[in-house]
Amino acid sequence: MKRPVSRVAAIHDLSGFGRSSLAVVIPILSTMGIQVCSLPTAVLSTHTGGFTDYSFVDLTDSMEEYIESWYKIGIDFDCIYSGFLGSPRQINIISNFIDKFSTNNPVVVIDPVMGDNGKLYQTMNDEMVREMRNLIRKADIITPNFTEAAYLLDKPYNLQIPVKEIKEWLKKLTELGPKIAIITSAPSCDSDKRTSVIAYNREDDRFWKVSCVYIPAHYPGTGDAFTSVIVGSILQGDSLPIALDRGVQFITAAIRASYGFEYPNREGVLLEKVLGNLKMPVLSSSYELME
Ligand code: PXL
Repeated sequence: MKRPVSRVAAIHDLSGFGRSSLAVVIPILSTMGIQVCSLPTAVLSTHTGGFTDYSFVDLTDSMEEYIESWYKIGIDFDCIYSGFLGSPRQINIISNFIDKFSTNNPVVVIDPVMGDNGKLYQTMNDEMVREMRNLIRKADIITPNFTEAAYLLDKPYNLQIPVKEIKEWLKKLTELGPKIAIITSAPSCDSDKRTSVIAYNREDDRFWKVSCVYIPAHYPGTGDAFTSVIVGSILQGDSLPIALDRGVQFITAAIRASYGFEYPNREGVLLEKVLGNLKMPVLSSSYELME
């Protein structure tokens, strides 16, 4: 019998303060009518983007027992969605999890959370990058930001990159395994006032682009929010370009709702003010099919 609502296994950390990871994934997907089952990778007092004095509990040692208990109950998922990981060893655990829970053919979405603005996050290192290259082999969809795409492909981080080269990166990323690669925060070499999300679907050989006005403020957790909207949208039955549009529109609305207030950016976007947007139908879209 079909489930009344779709179900996602969400493999991310729980950061107590700062609006990232599970604190973003759960409200977004719940608002979109999707059940979130959390498989926490680590518990932190705050996320690591802009905070330095945080506590960090790595949950690697408890994950296998946790997964085994889900397996014994016999639950299955419509989607397996991973993000920030607490240790390189977790990659093998998640890879086994994907194999073990494959009977229902879940969509596997991997957000290779590793860094931003050309640098790795404080808890990441080269081993994590190597392991992440392995994990994405198992994905249907990956959503690296521009920095993470550069690390995955071992390319220099160059904001002047021509769009033709970004398209080559996307093709190379799908050659590593995933059917769909989506690069977020892709620079626009013809305008520093715009930023884009560019995606490639290997199965139909099409590239899609959604661009938006660049607002000069960086809020941690927006990558988690973007991929969560993509997951929700795909599970609701949207096409790839509509999912991209919904993701970009949501993040733009969240940044606009936040930017006019004076508070530290490291606290993240004011998600609470815009969650209701996710209930609204898509009235306009701006995606482009790229040549
Ligand atoms: O938003 C990505 C993210 C998730 N989890 C933790 C982080 C970050 C980015 O800084 O530090 C713990």
